[in-house]
Amino acid sequence: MKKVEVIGMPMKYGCPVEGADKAYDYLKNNLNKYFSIKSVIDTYYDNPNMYEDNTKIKYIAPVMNISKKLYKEVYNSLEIGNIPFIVGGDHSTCIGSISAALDYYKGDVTVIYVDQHADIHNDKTTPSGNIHGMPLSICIGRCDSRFDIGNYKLKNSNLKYIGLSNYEKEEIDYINENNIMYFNDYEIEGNEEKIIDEILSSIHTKYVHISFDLDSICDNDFHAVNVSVDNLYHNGGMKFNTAKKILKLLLNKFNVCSMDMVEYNPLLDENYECKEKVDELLNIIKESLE
Ligand SMILES: [Mn+2]
Repeated sequence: MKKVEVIGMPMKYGCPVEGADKAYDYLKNNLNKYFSIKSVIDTYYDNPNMYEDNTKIKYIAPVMNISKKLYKEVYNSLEIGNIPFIVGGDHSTCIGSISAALDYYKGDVTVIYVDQHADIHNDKTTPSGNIHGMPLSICIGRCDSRFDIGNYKLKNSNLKYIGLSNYEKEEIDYINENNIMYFNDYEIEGNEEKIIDEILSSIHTKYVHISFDLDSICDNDFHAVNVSVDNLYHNGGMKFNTAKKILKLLLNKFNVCSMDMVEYNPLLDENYECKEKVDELLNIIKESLE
């Protein structure tokens, strides 16, 4: 039986909101309860330059250099025969983990991306310049050479979204033009099994990486995330119970080789309500994968 091992990724350079880099520390005791800890990536960066080369994209060098450190750790964990579970950090975390899984398994990996956001802007279309809105494009290889990492790229046909609700036109156009499979947040409740089976029958790869953004859960049930989709206007996201069902099904029905959990912001978790919910999710991961 494979063993899940945690890699902490206190990453903050992909998103301007303070806090997600502290998630690993806040969750350390919970993580220790269920899993062994492999390592924590050193994300310290001496005096980083927000904008280099007149670019509008923020912190390219820190994000890419730290991602390469994570890449090595994830690759090593796969070599040993374990299941790396990466605890972010903002969602730029998955740049290193997905590219390591793709290289280790020579491209034979589907990414299931559970998120309200599409995170598929490229270096030309990003409105904010925050790299946590671009990681999938970096893994697909549709950004310029400053974002190069790994050899094997993610194929559009090997990307599946669960829980989408919030994206810009350039993103949904790319998704539609490339026939990327996605399920909106509002279609999931009550259809969990059907959706998972549909994804399962569409998969052509042997391995699956799950990238789980906690903002895929609605604000009412999980508010402590970097960028919540405003539920006053949108009422977006899955209920916590729906998200748990989805996670359980993914972990039980797919050949999961690696996984991230990202965007938890403990500074917004005043009563530790969300921390308790993360603990429930960790328990599901433990029970399903080991
Ligand atoms: Mn995300």
